[in-house]
Amino acid sequence: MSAELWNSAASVLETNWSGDHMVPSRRLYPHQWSWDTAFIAVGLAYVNPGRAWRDLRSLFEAQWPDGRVPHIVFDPALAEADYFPGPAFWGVPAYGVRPAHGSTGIVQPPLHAVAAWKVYRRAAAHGAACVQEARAELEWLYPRLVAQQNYLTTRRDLGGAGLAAIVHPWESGLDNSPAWDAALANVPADLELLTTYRRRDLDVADAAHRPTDRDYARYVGLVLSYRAESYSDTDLLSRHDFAVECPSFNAILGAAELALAQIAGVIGRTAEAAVHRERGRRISDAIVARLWNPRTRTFHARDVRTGTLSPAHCVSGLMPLLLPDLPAEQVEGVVAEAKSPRFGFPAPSYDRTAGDFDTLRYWRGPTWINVNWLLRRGLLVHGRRDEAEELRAAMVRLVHQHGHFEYFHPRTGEGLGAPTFSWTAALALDLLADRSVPAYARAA
Ligand code: 2M8
Repeated sequence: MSAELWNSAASVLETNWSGDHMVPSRRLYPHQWSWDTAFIAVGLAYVNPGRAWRDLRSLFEAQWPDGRVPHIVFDPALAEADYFPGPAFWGVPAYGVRPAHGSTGIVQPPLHAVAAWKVYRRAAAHGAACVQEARAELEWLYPRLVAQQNYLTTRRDLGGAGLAAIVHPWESGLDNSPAWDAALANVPADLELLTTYRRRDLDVADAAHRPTDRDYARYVGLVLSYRAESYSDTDLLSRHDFAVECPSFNAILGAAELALAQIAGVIGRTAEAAVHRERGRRISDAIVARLWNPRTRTFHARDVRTGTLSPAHCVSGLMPLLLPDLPAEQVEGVVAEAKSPRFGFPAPSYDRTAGDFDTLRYWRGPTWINVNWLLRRGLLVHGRRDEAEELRAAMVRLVHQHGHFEYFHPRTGEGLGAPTFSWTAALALDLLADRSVPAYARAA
């Protein structure tokens, strides 16, 4: 089973390579996406580490002067009509050294340091030249990764408590999650916007899977609001309708600091390693202080504008498990939530027991491999090896039986969305190959 799965995964990554970057899927997502690049690098580390580094470089070559890494980097070879919202809609200058083709003005979870560290760790298996290349790539990436963290922990600390706020649901990577419903209720849904700006996702995907028009109109309106001041974060809370602290985004932000501590050690910046570890600890503490609900015993998204926690139980609430400094009470609570009838292995994107659990719609029920891969990593960080193995086996079975789909039906396992999806294939390679535990894991 594993040779067959391995070969099919490697061939998806071959198909989706576009010269200097990987696309998530040729049809639905024909450009380069930020956190997809991180997941993809984890898999490329096994079959083509040179491309893993090239892909990360391509993304960071489009980094903005303020440190933000855009959520999409547009391919200049494609037309505006190939994807909505495309480069003309975002109106962003082409920063950096890549040929002028622009990017979006929002971000995605900063998983790249974790990915770069994993690619580096794998390099030894490919020989000395590969290790040398990996070290040089880490040296190139390190200041850029630090600039990304600095942007998120300063300019985006809209709540003033040490966490980054997302200002658009797309920034979470969990676009249509019920975690945003309460905060989005305060965002006007101007359906007229969809006559000016036509959705293209419905031409290439099933409407029953995609966000509703009301939500999509809000997504478009939020971009227009952010774009109006050239994506400035100054006084953003006073003029923008959406600002949320997401447990998953911030858990990844914290995990990135721990990966940066490892990277700093390898490239001879040992004094900085301790600073990153301390920053990781502070983010972990802030997540507990701001996003934990002692009554539900899990983490929830916080609306920065109203100070309230979302009532929804979403897979994002399980992600703080990635942080080794998480206290035992929270670890126990989250593991219990993950194993409860609300989720189970592999975990769906939303509470199975909720009245509005939707088996098809984007991030409102279906199972995604990337968040389950993060959950497994979190279980390993906390020495929960048996549960981690159970989850790993369940993910491998799912992908082997149904294919490298973008997401899966949470009851039947049927593959949904794009059929040859890069991060599913990349993470399948890692699930087959890597049984090690993260370097900063707690002892079992
Ligand atoms: C989905 O997001 C895009 C917008 O960025 C969309 O819905 O059109 C999400 O699943 C996101 O996490 C992912 O990075 C992107 C590309 O795979 O698709």
